[in-house]
Amino acid sequence: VLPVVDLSGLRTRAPCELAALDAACRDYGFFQVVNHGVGADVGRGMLDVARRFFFELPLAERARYMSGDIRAAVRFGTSFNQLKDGVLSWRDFLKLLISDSRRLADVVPSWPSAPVDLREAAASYARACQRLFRELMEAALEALGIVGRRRDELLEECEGGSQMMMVNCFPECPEPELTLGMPPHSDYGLLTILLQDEVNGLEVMSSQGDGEWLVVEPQPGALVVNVGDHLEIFSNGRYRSVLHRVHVNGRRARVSVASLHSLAAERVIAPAAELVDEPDKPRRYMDTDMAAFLAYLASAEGKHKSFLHSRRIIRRR
Ligand code: AKG
Repeated sequence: VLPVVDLSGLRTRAPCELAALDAACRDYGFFQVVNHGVGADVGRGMLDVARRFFFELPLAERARYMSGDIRAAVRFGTSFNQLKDGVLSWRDFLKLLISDSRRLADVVPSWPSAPVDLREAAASYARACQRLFRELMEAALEALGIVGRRRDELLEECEGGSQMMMVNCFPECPEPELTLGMPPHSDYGLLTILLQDEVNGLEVMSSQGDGEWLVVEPQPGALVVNVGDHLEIFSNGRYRSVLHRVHVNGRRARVSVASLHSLAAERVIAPAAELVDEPDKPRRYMDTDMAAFLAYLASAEGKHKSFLHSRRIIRRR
């Protein structure tokens, strides 16, 4: 279902590949990326430690990382927010936050020490995602017409930006029709890179506006990438941050790793000046920052996509 973008074509700036990336971000908000440069062993290593973390460690060991603080650098939990959610999702997660991606090595020692190879495998995967994010952003900025010094400055900011790796485990569920692994949501960052095992579960809201959910079948070797709220805002609505959700099943557990990338947390995100031209191309979003997003998270459980909606500028005639 999802368009496929070939990173090797993007690297050489093949016009058709740049056009494919632009169309995928505009029309779907989601795509699969192949020849992405994330080694198969690095992806496998990440999924393998994740599985052992969730299924082989005693709960007491995992519970050491439980925290109600959504800003915590390391957090193990159940559902979106085990202290506040009214509806519990069928999901356990390990959240690894890297607030300055240049300083990955500084945070790794705070990550779980068991399984013994978790830190090394997760750090290798985090680094590979940083490289891929940078390459995809460079191409996306070019597709948006942001070039030269402005592009270089933004890429520099991406390199010192924030990365949040959400390691998800969706155990098999005795009554899958009664719940979801994750309710419909959009992601807050610029781009999310998703690594998943061979069990399907991801569903993406169709762009036809018919309320249909499209099942994303995992493709061996491909990663799924989606546009986040920050890129929708930055692109002044040219690119779309799309609702997605995860369904669970009664037969097999599923493991996935969503790596959310954005600029530094304190950075204000606004529509790019290049993409606003009043009155023909009016500014469509208010500025936003991480504090506004966290305030929203703390206040508005259960309201889907309201954060992005809350940043839209509604013009009345
Ligand atoms: C997330 O972690 O935000 C996701 O949407 C995960 C999606 C998936 O597991 O397919």
